[in-house]
Amino acid sequence: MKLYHSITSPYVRKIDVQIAECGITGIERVSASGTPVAPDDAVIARNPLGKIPALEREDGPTLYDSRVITQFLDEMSGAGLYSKGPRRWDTMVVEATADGILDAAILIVYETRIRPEDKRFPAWVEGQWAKIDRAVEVLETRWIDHLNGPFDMGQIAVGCALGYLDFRHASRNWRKGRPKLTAWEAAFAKRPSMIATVPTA
Ligand SMILES: N[C@@H](CCC(=O)N[C@@H](CS)C(=O)NCC(=O)O)C(=O)O
Repeated sequence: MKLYHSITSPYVRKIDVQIAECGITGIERVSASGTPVAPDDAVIARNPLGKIPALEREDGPTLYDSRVITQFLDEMSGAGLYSKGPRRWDTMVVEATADGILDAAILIVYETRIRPEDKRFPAWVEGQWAKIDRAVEVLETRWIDHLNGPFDMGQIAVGCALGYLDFRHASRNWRKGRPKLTAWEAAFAKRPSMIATVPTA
């Protein structure tokens, strides 16, 4: 299988961490990039949305959207990162919360990097940050016990989302007023899978 990949993509990082944690083999990485205004042709040929990660398979259609890929790899490896019973839905909502943080964080990056300066809309950027702020607050107040519980895909997604906030939005300081999440992230970031996948500019 071929994983269309970039070291700076936090969605790709989730897959990289999962691969490392679960000892998954047989996936070749293909370097890819692209933005909505400058898409990557190789990615578009496999994912009409032009987004990575995309996982090309020999025996079926290319998989895309990181959550489809993580569930596929979880089933393939039998790792059980989505739990069984009611905790499964908690895992999935924690993962969706983390991915929502990423969706907003990336839109802010695109707005400030790609959109011409005279067309930028600060209130829209602040609206995206408000989504992130609320989601991080809910991780601190509602989901901290889950994060401190059995290792799962929700935790991987949150670790990658907070890592991306540090990478692209450090000046916003998500840690302020979030001592529990700060402590959780500091411990989680020490996992070898996280250290091996830290994004670099
Ligand atoms: N929902 C998608 C989001 C993936 C995504 O937005 N990837 C970014 C890179 S970090 C991308 O490929 N952007 C290109 C574009 O939006 O055209 C997922 O979970 O895989």
